[in-house]
Amino acid sequence: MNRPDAERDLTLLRRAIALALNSPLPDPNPRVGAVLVSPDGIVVGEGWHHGAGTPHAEIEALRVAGDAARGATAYVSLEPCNHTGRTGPCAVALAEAGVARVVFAQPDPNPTAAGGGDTLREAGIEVAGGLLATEAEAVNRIWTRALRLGRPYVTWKVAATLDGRTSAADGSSQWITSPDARADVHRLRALCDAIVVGTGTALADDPRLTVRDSQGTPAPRQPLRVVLGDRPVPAHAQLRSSEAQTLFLTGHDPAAALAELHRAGIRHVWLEGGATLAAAFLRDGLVDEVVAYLAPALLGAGRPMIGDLGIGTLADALHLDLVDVTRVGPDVRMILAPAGR
Ligand code: AOF
Ligand code: ZN
Repeated sequence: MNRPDAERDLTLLRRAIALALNSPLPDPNPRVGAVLVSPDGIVVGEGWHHGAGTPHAEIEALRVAGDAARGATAYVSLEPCNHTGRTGPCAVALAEAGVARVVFAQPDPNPTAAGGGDTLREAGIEVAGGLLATEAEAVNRIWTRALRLGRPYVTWKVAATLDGRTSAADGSSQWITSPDARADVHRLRALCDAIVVGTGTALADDPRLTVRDSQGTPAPRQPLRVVLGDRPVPAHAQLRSSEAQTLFLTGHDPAAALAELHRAGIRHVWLEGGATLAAAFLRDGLVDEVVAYLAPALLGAGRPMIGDLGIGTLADALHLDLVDVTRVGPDVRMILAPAGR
């Protein structure tokens, strides 16, 4: 019989969490790994999720195990799903394969998919959940935050001079930060699902908002470009190029726009500007992380990096916790999070 052994459980669950790291990032779905172990302690199947629309990790491991899944213990980094989405419920697949015991790490924060643990128990399967949950969550940090918030996780990126200017008095704004900082932006942009700008920025800067390498070659996967606002964006705007998809959302406030993006499977939004749009997100408490590049230069005049936050006195200042400070070429990158989150 499968006699539970606490140490062995942790070792195999750690293996499932390690397998989850093979899953693609970014993706609307979480990264998940699964290991099936026979009653005599032999690994009979392993698998991980290969991205939205493909079989879940448990199904991959069951396929490898075949008949050997009967009586086995399944170790999964996330609670087996309970729903039919792009694929069927893994809780049912595990039960039908004759798995005797399921050990999972993170309980599923996705309300539409949660409940697999209970379904398995009802099928008479022994279930242990929540072991190494913190380790498993770290593999899907942003996805987990987004599902808990019920909206995409929002990173506001800004590049400014030491005095917080994003353009000079004459409007010139290319380039405030160094090529190293810009390469760093492309690396981080590539990890998000959508890049959001306001129509003001779209008109003023005519940005491409694509992910490119140092030679300027676009990456094979491009985040969705999202333009928020009511001002018309001309047909020749670079944002309308075919190199990436673009969604125009008119008449949406930040929360409504995020709700629409969440429904579309967007879990991580990279908010690029401008100052007015960023202020609207901040005022509404919809910024989860700030990535600020500061160039060692002063302008003394020019566009400020953030618009009016409705703050009239120092006591009301919006405080941020400093998460990381890194020198990037001649510039400084600060990662911050609104205090108390
Ligand atoms: C995954 N991979 O290995 C597991 C997931 O749209 P679907 O049908 O692919 O369902 C996605 C949800 O299923 C996901 O949000 C998560 O809650 C659950 N489990 N998802 O993509 C997996 N086990
Ligand atoms: Zn599943």
